[in-house]
This record gives sequence, structure tokens and C-alpha cells, in this order.
Amino acid sequence: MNIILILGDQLTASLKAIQQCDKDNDRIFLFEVMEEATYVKHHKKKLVFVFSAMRHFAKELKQQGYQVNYVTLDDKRNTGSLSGEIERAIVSFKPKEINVTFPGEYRVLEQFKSWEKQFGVRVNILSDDRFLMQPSDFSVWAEGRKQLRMEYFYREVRKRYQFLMEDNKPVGGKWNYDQDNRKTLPKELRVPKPINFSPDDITQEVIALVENNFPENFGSTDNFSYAVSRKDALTVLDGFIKQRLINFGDYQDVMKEGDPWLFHSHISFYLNNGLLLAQEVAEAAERAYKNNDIPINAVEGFIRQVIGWREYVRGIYWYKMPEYKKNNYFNNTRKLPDFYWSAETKMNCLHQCVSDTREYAYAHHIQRLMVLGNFALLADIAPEELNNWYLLVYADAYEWVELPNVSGMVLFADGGLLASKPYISSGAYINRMSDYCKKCDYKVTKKEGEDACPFNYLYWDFLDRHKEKLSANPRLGMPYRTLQKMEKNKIRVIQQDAERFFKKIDNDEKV
Ligand code: FAD
Ligand code: DLZ
Ligand code: SF4
Repeated sequence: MNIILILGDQLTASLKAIQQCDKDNDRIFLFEVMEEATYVKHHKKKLVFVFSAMRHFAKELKQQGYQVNYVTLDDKRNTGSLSGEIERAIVSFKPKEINVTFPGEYRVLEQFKSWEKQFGVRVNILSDDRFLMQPSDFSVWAEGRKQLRMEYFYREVRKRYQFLMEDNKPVGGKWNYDQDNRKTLPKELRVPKPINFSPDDITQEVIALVENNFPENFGSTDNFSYAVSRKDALTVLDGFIKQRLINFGDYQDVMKEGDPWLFHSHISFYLNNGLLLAQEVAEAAERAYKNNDIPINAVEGFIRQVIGWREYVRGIYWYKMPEYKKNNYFNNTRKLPDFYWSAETKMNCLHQCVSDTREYAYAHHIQRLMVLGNFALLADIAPEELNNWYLLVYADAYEWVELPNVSGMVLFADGGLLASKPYISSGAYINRMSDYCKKCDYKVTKKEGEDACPFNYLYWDFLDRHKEKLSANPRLGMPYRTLQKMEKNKIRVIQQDAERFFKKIDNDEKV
């Protein structure tokens, strides 16, 4: 008899560990444990999502004839940790072997590796075949390269899996159609409503559990409407392909007050907990290109996110952990301003993005990168503070995907391993891509003074403060040439504005 452990982000029936399971003799275990529920103070909706999806998955496995042991968080015998629960299972069932699937976090892998010695039972760590590329594939690709750029890794994945390829060449002749993307939102364009699901009995039970056990956590369980089963997750995917994919590329960077969903797919929750598979998602998009005349810029742009960025950040994570977590290229030390929790700031862009995050445990990529992240980088926020925030607020956040995006893409904390330049901008970019500035207390067109948009002076102050580390970066040539030509007096005013602003933040004054 073998024990099979399935984690909360491994809810995939085609997982090797489940496929190899002998229904008559083996047992599948799922544990809700405090250790996983509290290593960061997860958003309440994330907790509801994880536990409800786990419970639905366990129910489906039982219906398919598997022997399943499910331990709920409030079970009196629950020891509160994965190790404690696996020990209890070993004592009760005396398995020959334990089968686990390669986890999403380094700390969990370390636990898995310790079990064999600790419990004297063979532990098989099976590869996670839901990803198109394994950590070993990434290492082979990365070895000997000076730069690890996503674009080249993405081309490898396209070639290996023959996505959007014709005679071993990219369809349409180009690998990347980003130049055709990033338009602003026309007023008359209707944005489809996201697909919502009412909580069933299982989800309602989980909502009560979360409210009882995590009353102080960020966000609320109100209006929980995510899919929690594969069937419903497939409905979300289908809705995206039919209603939104056509506009995905064009309006990928648009931000709109009160609507974080726009033309995005909203499937990261399901990809990351296993209800959907990257391969089937990319295939669905490619089919839409072949059958429905969806433009190549939309389909390629979307497929690049799923088989490019997503696989690439996982590759970076496993290639560079555990050191990656300690990176702090700019030696940032500032604590996270309180408005990342309260949304109480006069900066309307940040107010809107934090409010969306608190309401939905979701914000789209550009909100995460060019508002919440941009500000954090310009304001020298300490990596551990920012990583903690991103890991807990989003329902799609697990360390393998969160850490490279935050430390690498947002904070440039790895010194440029992941991003070829820091993603920073002044208010002009936010104004171009959103309607946020119209209702802001600050003036986006003003460059200096109390009522000037803080992004405007913080941007130049950042470049000025970090010129030793950044001015040789070829992608920052233009702004550094402008800075060089700037009058000394103007730079002094920028520095004074930034200093006044940081003082207020450090004194917890409203900014
Ligand atoms: P879409 O815009 O529709 O994109 C389709 C899919 O592509 C996503 O579902 C996702 O699986 C994948 N994808 C796109 N960009 C990335 C990326 N940079 N890294 C990995 N996958 C990507 N994504 C997470 O899944 N979990 C996180 O914890 C997470 N943290 C982030 C933190 C920061 C600071 C930034 C800048 C990005 C982060 N992302 C994260 C990436 C991206 O923002 C989300 O995947 C996306 O917003 C999810 O919404 P969607 O499904 O509607 O995505
Ligand atoms: C995120 C999460 C939470 C909140 N709770 C559990 C849990 O109780 N049991 C479980 O198996 N997994 C949970 N997860 C997901 C894990 O944290 C995730 O599997 C690891 O971080 C590895 O990615
Ligand atoms: Fe944000 Fe500046 Fe626009 Fe205000 S003016 S919303 S602070 S970018």
C-alpha cells in the first residue's frame, strides 16, 4: 500500500501521482493545515478558494473510485502541519512508499526531502508534468548564457511543443507581435462581464471556516464567485476564448477604475492550483486562431504569457533558489506604506489598485507591475516586505511565481537577471493607459511641488540616486541623457520633493 499526497495547488487528475495510484490498495491524502494557511496571512478569498477547490477535488476523486482521506482544518486530530499529518498517516496505514509531486515552493521541497530519513519510509518526488518545461530543462537552457531573457526561452518552448509554428518557423513570420499591442481603450468598446459562480454548500461551509479562523486577514469573503471545480474553470477558459481573447493583445495594458478584469483571461487561479493545464489553455487559444480568425497579435500575446512568462519565471525560481530570496540589488529598507492595506492614499492609481486587490484578491498584470510595483521600486520598499504582500494578497500567488515577478520584475533586486531594465515610469504612462489620473488629488501634468504627481519626481529622483548602478544600462540611455542635460537647480527641486514625500511616508502621514 502506498500513500499519495496531493497539495492544495496540485488539483489535477492527470498528475502522475494519481495516474499511478492503485485504486484498490493505495490511498490519496489531502490535508488542510494551519502551517500552509498561515506562512503568510493569505487574503480571505484566497483561503476560501484553496480549501473549497481542495474539497471539490477530493469529492471528485472519491466519485472516480479512489480511496481518499481528507483532513479538514477544524478536525480535532489535525496536527497543523504537512509533516505532522503525513506522520499520522504513516502510523495508521504503514505504507510501503509515499508518492508526492514536486511542489511549488522551496520550503515544501525541503520538507519532502527530509521525510525519508525522519519517517524511515521511501519518498518518491515525482516531476510536475503540468508544466511544459522542467527545472532541469531550464538549467540546460540557462547554462553558459550571459543573459536569461524570457523571449529566447519562450522560443524554445514554442519549438519544442510546436505552438504557432509552420515548417519550424513562427506563423506569420515573427515570434513576437507586441508592437501591435498596448492600445488605449476606446470609449465605445464594451467590456464583457467576468463569469461568476454562486457558492455551493461546500464553499459556504469553507467561507464560515475562514471567517471563524482568520477574521483579521486581508480582504473579505463577501461575493466570493470564483470557480472551484475543473468544470467551472473550463467554463471560464471557454468564456475568455469566445469573448475576450480577440481584444487581449490590444488592451493588455489598459487600466480602468472599478474593472481589473477587462480583456484578461482570469485563469491564473486555476492554472496555478491545477484545475486548468497550461498546455490545454495554449491549445484552446491556438485553435481559436486557426478556426475563428482571432488575430495573431492577440493569440501570440496570450500564448506567450502562458507558455513563455509562466514557464520562464518558474525556471528562474528553481534555478536560483534559495539565494534568490535574499537578493536586494538597491539595498532597499523602507517598510511597506500602510496604504497597501488600507487603500487610503490621495494617489488615485494606488487607491484603485489596492481596492481592486482587496475586493477580488486579483489585479491584472499592469496594475501589479506599473502601479503597485512601480511605486514600490521608486520608494525603495524592502524586498521581504513587498514579497510578503504580493504572496498573500493574490489568489494566484505561490512562491514559485510570485517571487521572480516581485524581486526580479518589479524590484530589479536580482540586478537584471530577469528584467533587462527596471520597470519604472512617471505619471504620464499611468495617465496614458488608465482613467485613474482624472479623479486624482495630484496633477499628473505637474512635475514639481506639493500637488505634482509623486510618480513624476520620484521617477527622476530614482534614476538620479541609482545612476552608478543603472546609467550604463543601454535600455536607460534616453532618460539618463535627459537627466544629464537637466539643470542642477531642477534636480535639487526633484530631490527636495522626493525627500518631503518620503518623510511623510515614514511618518505615516497620508500621501
Ligand atoms: P492574463 O493577463 O490573462 O495572462 C494569462 C496567463 O499568463 C496568466 O493567467 C498567467 O498564468 C500567465 N502569466 C502572465 N504573466 C505572467 C507572469 N509575469 N508570470 C507568470 N505567469 C504569467 N501571476 C501569478 O500567477 N501568480 C502571482 O503570484 C503573480 N504575481 C505577480 C506579481 C507581480 C509584481 C507581477 C508584475 C505579476 C505577477 N503575476 C503573477 C503575473 C500576472 O500579473 C498574473 O499572472 C495575471 O495578472 C493573472 O491574471 P490573468 O489570469 O487574467 O492573466
Ligand atoms: C496556499 C495553501 C493553503 C492556504 N493551504 C493549504 C493547505 O491547507 N494544504 C495544502 O496542501 N496546501 C495548501 N496551500 C497550498 C500550499 O501552500 C502549496 O502547495 C505550497 O505552497 C507549494 O506550492
Ligand atoms: Fe497616480 Fe499620479 Fe495619476 Fe494620481 S496623477 S493617479 S498619483 S499617476
